Amino acid sequence: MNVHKSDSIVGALETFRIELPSWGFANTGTRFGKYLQPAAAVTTDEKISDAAQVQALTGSCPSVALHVMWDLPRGIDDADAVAAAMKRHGLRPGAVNPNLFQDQAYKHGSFGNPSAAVRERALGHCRDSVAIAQRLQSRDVSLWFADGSNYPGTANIRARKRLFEECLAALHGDLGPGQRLVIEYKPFEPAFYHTDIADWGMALHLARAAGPQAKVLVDTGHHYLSQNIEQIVAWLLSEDMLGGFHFNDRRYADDDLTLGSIDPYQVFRIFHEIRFFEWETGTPADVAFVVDQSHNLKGKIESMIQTVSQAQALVAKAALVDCAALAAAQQASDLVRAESCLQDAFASDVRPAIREWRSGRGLPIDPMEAFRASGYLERITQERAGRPNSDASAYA
Ligand code: RM4
Ligand code: MN
Ligand code: MN
Repeated sequence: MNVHKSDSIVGALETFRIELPSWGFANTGTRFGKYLQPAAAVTTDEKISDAAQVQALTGSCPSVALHVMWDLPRGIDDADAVAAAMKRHGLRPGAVNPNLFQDQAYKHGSFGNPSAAVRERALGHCRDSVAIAQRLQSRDVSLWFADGSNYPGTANIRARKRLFEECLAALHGDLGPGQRLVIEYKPFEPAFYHTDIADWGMALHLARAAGPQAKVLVDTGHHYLSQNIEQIVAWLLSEDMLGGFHFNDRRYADDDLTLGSIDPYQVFRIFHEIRFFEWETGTPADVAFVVDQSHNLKGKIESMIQTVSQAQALVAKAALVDCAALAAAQQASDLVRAESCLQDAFASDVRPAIREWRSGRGLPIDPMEAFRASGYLERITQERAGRPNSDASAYA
């Protein structure tokens, strides 16, 4: 690989950041159950400590996304302890996720619930989350709603849309300068007839209705099969409405598998669209990359190391696309040349350049081997074994 190409890779890796989810280190699983791992984190401090291992070995994930109900069960009263734990482990608090799906009150929805009292409760929890984010000096409050219905005719779809507009606008009013709401969509599950924010168009509409500090969050697992996700990314970028991502891979639905494990070319195409936008506009895209995965069978920390390493490799490959050549080929409608710009970059072996970057940064050349040699897993397995396993972070 020539110097110019490895410079592009180093440049891309130097700026690439991907946030880890606290819940990815706990015993999460499928809706049918979870296979408990003795090393899985239970306390917030353990989750942060595990995330710190991944950061120490990969160098690309200095922040951790938090779920209020699971990580800050006493709400804002837990914020100082979380901030201190982050500091102790050399990390920063990331996106704050309110929980609008585990309280019995939300059986018929949160912001979309016909009951004003339930909507008030949901709004109150989100307002607390905005305050927590302020206290933690974290920018994003990340909203995912399980709201929807299971049977035709049972919900007033238009009325619920209006309720979402109202609640989101009210919540937006609480944001401090620099804070953001990021709004996630999902076509189905847990609701199976209609989901109130089913796709990116609905999320875009609601973000606009909420106010200027609201953007759309794209969870890669939240689309119908064969949906062109990079087109959604390109459109949101061009509208300045792409807030961030939840990365995971899937084969069928919202499988929450390791990034790039099924379709690495999909992730590459997303990274490419972002970089092509940056090249064309000369402005860095202000997009939050966050992992949202649930590893039921693989080791929690190892699968996060895999995820971050895979993300680094795909960012590196995307950095090899010759944007000028691509733009010229597109302009000339030279289809084959344009297509090869992507294919050549994707086919490049970026491993030597990544290894060089790692050793230059004082990172282990092989993060997975370094983790296995570190003894961390054995130590936590011993320390954490034999104590009651909390259900606190269980979800579908
Ligand atoms: C959803 C969505 C959210 C996550 C919940 C637990 O499918 O991806 O981001 O917080 O699961
Ligand atoms: Mn998600
Ligand atoms: Mn999901």
